[in-house]
Amino acid sequence: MNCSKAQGRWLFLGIAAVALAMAGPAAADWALDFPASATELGNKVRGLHHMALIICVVMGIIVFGALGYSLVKFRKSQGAQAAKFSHSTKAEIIWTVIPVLILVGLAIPTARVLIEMEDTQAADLRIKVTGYQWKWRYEYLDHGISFFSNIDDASNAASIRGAGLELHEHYLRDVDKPMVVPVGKKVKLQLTSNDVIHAWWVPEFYVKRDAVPGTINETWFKAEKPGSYRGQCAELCGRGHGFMPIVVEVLAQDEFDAWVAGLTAPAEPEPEPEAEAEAAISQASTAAAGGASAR
Ligand SMILES: [Cu+2]
Repeated sequence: MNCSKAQGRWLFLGIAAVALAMAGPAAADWALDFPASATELGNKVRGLHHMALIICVVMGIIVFGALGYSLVKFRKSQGAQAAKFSHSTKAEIIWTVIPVLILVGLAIPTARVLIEMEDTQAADLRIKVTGYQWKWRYEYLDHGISFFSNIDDASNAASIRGAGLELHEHYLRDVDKPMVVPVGKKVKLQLTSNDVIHAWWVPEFYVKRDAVPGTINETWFKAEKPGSYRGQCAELCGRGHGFMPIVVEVLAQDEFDAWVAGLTAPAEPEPEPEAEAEAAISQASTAAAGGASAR
């Protein structure tokens, strides 16, 4: 049996309606636009995107509007006759100058932001970031602090098939030791890798930079408000690629100083083993003497 065209159309609409209804729960999580950035530079990048998008939309409306208008207004059934000219210097100048102006208008602010993004000078804090399969290592070059940042134990335990554990809010997005930085300070990152190419990505900072073995890549960010910011490796780097999240804790300067002091403070000196043994002997002999006198 052959479907008529109208039946086919209704079938298509029916399938589309069912698909849309099924997509309902997923659609609830949809959001338009990129997230607002936690950094001033990130918001400039976002502004650039908005500017380019608006220019594209305006151009699209003008071009497709003119196309639609021409198709309808000058259709053959209305007796339209095609123009016979083959060259127009005026038209060529117009369609060269307008795109050049648009491109220059886009290029100037873009170049400004790109130059600012690449300017890693005058940083308040320098951190070397090394990607490993599958964890990150942070070395605070000005403080002598260095540690690995692994995925948290709760995520690890819950990710085992059949574990039956409840998935916590930041499942696969939490770490044991986050990167800690002070608020409002320019943090310069020097990225490299120990094995394969990874990429350090924190969307709210608008920072994503490859960590390549044998090379140091640089980037920077300056977080404007305290909080926890999450990201992940953004370069497919092997079996554990999805298990090397990034957490950056942005703290007030005094809290950051306390964190540094806690990690760099010299450990309590351990009692020397000889002195310890002597103390034990003298304690025992005192106890024995006490016991003898009591008898
Ligand atoms: Cu990776």
